[in-house]
Amino acid sequence: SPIPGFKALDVASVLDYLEEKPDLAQLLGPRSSPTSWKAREVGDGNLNFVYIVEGPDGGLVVKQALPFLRLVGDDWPLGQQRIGYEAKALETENRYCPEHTPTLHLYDPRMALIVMQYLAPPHVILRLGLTEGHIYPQLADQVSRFLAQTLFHTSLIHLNSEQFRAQQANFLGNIELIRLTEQVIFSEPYFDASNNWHTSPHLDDLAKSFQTDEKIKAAISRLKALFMERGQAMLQADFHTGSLMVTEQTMFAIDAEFAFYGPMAFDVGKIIANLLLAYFASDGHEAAAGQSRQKQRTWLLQAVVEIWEKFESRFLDLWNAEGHGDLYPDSLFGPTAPAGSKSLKRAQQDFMKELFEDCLGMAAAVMTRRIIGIAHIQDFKLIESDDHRAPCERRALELAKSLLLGAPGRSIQQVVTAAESLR
Ligand code: ADP
Ligand code: SR1
Ligand code: MG
Ligand code: MG
Ligand code: MG
Repeated sequence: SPIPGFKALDVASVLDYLEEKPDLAQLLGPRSSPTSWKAREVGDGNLNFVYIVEGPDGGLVVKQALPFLRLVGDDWPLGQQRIGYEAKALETENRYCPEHTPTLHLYDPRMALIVMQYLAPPHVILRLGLTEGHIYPQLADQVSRFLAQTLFHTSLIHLNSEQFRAQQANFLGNIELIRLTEQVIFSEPYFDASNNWHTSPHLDDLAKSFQTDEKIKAAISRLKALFMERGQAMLQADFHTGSLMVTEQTMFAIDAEFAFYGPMAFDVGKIIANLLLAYFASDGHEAAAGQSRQKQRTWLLQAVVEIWEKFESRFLDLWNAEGHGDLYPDSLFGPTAPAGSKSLKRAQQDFMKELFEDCLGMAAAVMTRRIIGIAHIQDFKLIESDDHRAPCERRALELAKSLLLGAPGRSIQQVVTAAESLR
């Protein structure tokens, strides 16, 4: 049931709501006539309602959580506290990576809403830009910076045990969204769940193989355990191409409502998966657009490689400069400890090897859920013809299957080579 005193906003009442907040009203400028402020609802995600409000001096975004999942409606109730976790995550992300995080102006728990910086055009949701064939030359650099900054600084490599537990405790209650991910990413695609759907009959055989192969069930169970048991760092936790707003020069991560302390591999793997999905979808768009998308495909695979490589080197740089937390403590790994720098290097190599393998597993799980689970993506949905879409989806699923089964997993270059060889 809704929070007491809660009111669902609409394009009229959102204006009155903001008028009562002088600091925010000032950012919009004077409301001197009934039409000087304008609002529109632009939510295109699966969960919430998002209003862009513009006045003579500027714009604001109001995001409100209603007590249900937007994609399904009243039949899928969902706690409104999720917006509070988004507010907490935005604060943390703004602390460690302000250049890629929208400013949070207000969190109103009673109204289950946040007010944040408006990312005006030419900012566009990355997924949309990709379906239109665009290239974003800075993206890999920006994404790897956001991931390294947020994941490193919220981990025990940087924080001491007390600081870490206090931070982690802030997100322990985000149970409904954590469970939603457990359900729709790590369980449903692997059995005959009523929420699942896929392009049929084209993918019937392959979809079935995900539900009957014992090695796949073992692999997804290991990844689910990692997701559920490893509170390693604060994750954005829904880090896909629909959660990034970009221009050619800028990148902002929005939509952090799923945030919790989980395995770093989930954030890194999710964005890699989504760029690979865009890669496989591009053939379908090319057929409809009648124009080659080869340049974009080449860039997408380069971006996948660059995200991993730059994430790894940035994270290790941070570790060497600021790694004074309670994991890998200076007493064991500091420069004056016995064999200190040699031991640290070895520990870092082991850490990155494990993280890389887990990222590929998470990437596989994320690719799979978008093709045979409940929540499909525009990348494929916009390919109207089943006959054009199905081969793209099949290639992505084949790659996901091979990654879930542990191959080809030795280097990021091998992964993109495998993706290319499926075309
Ligand atoms: P949901 O949780 O429902 O997925 P999102 O936070 O992803 O909601 O927001 C839905 C849409 O609203 C985004 O895809 C984007 O188009 C728009 N949006 C969200 N935040 C902003 C912002 N700060 N500036 C501009 N547009 C935004
Ligand atoms: C019902 S699943 C909805 C999905 O949308 C969100 O953006 C998350 O990815 C979630 O899994
Ligand atoms: Mg979203
Ligand atoms: Mg900022
Ligand atoms: Mg969301």
